[in-house]
Amino acid sequence: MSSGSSSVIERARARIVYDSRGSPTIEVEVRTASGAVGTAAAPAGKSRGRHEAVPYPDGDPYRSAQIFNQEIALKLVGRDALDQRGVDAFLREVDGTPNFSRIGGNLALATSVAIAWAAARSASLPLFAHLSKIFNMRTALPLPLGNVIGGGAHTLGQAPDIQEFLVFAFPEASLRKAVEANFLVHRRVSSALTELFPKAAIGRNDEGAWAAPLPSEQALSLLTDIIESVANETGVPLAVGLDVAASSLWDSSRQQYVYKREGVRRDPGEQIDFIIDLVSTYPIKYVEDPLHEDDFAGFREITDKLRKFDCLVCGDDLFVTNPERLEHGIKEGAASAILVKPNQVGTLSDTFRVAQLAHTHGYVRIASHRSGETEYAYLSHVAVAIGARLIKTGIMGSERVAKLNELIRIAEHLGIER
Ligand code: 2PG
Ligand code: MG
Repeated sequence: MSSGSSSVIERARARIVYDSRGSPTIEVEVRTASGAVGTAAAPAGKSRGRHEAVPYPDGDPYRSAQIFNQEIALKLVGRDALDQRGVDAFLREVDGTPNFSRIGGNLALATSVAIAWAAARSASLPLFAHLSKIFNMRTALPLPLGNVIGGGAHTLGQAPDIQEFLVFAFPEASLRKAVEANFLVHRRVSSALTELFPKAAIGRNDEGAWAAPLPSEQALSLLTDIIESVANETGVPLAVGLDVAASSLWDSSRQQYVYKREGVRRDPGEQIDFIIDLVSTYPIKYVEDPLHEDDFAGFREITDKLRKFDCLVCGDDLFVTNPERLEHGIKEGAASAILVKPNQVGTLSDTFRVAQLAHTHGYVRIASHRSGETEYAYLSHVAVAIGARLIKTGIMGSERVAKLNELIRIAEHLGIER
């Protein structure tokens, strides 16, 4: 595995930096004998799945930093950064729990990525090429899945109950045209909202999507008109996506989905009918978490029913990037796509294990940011290395655009940008 001693770790440390919400997050820095440095910070979710890795022990990033500097750093010294699987297994062993509740999944991820970066730099490879080599997956250049109207847990006030109204280009588009078309849709939505609400202040939410007092269906019809006109003007075929984030709507005691802002309740059967009705009315080709995180049977039903619309059904809180949960989903026939969020599971090795499993069973991979992000763009490299079809990165704000800019550089490196 080793290519001599230049990739051996000489020094490692953790510190606290801040994410796009101004919340403290963990950053890990690793240096190898060749002088190559890898650094990575972890993002933070707000609408988190119940089965995700625990981000920090007792919710405290400072505690994770302390654990790293006191217990982990010295034990990493002397290990080969090229041995990603070995290092990731070591992190699991030091943690000793099934969900990183002792050291924190975010610490595990920042360490795992910092080591991969250091190894890639020691080998003079871009990160995606290093990852695709060690985890043996075929690369692909994903197109952006951008959140243009936001509601749910990411948005304050009278915004829609559905968390994300997204836009994305069909695969025949080039990356640059797809990125520019998404930006144009975002701009046009702002003009439409200013016209609709001339007296209201229209703001942007955590991911740069527009926040406005719109019921879900009105948001969808507005977006449909805009993507049609942008597609005509630019020649980029576009579709709408939804992240219902249904676990945030689910009231388990009443067994109902509660659309608080719209004043509606739906039982599971009505929820399925509602989503099918939306998909048959609007050009929706992607639906994420239409049902709550433990309803595998419901996911199977909705996946079967949406097949004829050629609409992807994606599991985020359902799978939480966890190989065991995906295996269960495969057996049940639940969903046709998986959202891959590395900090939901904790290490790159686990992230690639789940991506490989998804690939083997024909599930589309969609790489995803978190609503609290950092300026790091390693997600773009992970997306390419897992052969993702789409990358969900929000839409505006430099922490979101950084991922798209990195993809443009990767495309140039791959020589596939048109
Ligand atoms: C989601 C994500 C990202 P969060 O639900 O898909 O948009 O949100 O990071 O808050 O879990
Ligand atoms: Mg989601």
